Amino acid sequence: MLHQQYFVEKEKLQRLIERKNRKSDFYNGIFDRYEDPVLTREHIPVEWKYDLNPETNPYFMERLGVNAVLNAGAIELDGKFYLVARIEGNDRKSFFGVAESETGIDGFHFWDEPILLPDTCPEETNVYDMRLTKHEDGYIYGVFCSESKDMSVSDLSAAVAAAGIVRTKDLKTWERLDNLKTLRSPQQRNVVLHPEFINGKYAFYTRPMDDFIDTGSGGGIGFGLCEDIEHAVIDEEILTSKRRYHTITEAKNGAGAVPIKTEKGWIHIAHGVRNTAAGLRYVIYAFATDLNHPEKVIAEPSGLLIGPMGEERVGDVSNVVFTNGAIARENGEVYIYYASSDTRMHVATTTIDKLIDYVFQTPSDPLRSVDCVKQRIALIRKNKEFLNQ
Ligand code: M1P
Repeated sequence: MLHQQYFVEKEKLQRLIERKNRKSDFYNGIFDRYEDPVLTREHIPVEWKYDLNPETNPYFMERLGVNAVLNAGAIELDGKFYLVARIEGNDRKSFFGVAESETGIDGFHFWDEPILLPDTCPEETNVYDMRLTKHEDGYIYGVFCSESKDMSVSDLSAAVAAAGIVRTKDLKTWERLDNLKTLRSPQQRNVVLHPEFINGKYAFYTRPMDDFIDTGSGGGIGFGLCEDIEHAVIDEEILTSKRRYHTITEAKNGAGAVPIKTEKGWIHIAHGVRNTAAGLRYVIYAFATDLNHPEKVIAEPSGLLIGPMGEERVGDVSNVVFTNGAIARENGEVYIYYASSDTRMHVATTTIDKLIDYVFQTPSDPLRSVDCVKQRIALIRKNKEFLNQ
């Protein structure tokens, strides 16, 4: 007989999935926030954690607990919203699971089983943060971080990050391709495949780094082309959005969602990192690149687009918001999925028109306090004039 707690847990999960999500009263005119996260560890199916047989689990204990659900890739297929979330077990290993929703803001529920990727990299210890690209070649590509122990040094924590690549047509059957090789960068994380061919080649946004944590000499988000997606090699990376002193990207930045094509340019929603006395602070920012040269930045508003607020500020890695998935619908709606503090997933909604206005009309960062004050005084005086008309 099933343990009675099984029914309690099932009921709790069902209530959570059926809970309606409402816009919060947060306002900035750019995007809306929502009261509830869209995906949490409480959304994990009961059968993924418990052995239901009372003979082998008499106390109905969690056998394989889940610690966090975060950093999800996002895609719309046939009008439905899908997240390929990073699920971190209590054992610290991450894996991927597909959750679907009719509305994109609530009702997300996981499919029966997590994704079992083809095991083609014996040295790979961990996988996380998949970006989903609907490519014009007809495949959906998943590019994720493939992490292995660094055997060349004695430090137990030393690791190597590479970009793993899989492809699918239905999010059910996944084919693993070779990891991306970047000849000039020893490590890669936050790699995103551009949805269109550029000069007949596959194009990747990269994040060159010398080390697993520090980007070192890596100056920002990179961009490179490759001929063969099955054995992807990039020999040259050029910089797109750069890290800058005393900005939100000073310590690191990285590509996030697959860029959104608009009439004015590709809109990128990325993350920037700065150091503080309380540790690294991760925020989300946006920039635009040229339609024909998606590596060329043509607009970059000053500062952050989404910063961690309220409960979002606390979690396993506090003071973090991070995105690797957004959905831009045909009707102009945009759903930005972001994780807070490496713990749970949220959504922010906006529109293509608002994003264009935000990216192209928000002033850029003048990089010095004195110029920032001048920028603000100019706004105040313009407003005075307008109000006195
Ligand atoms: O802990 C915050 C984020 O740290 C990493 O991002 P980055 O490579 O820019 O430092 C990633 O591991 C990400 O998963 C994590 O959310």
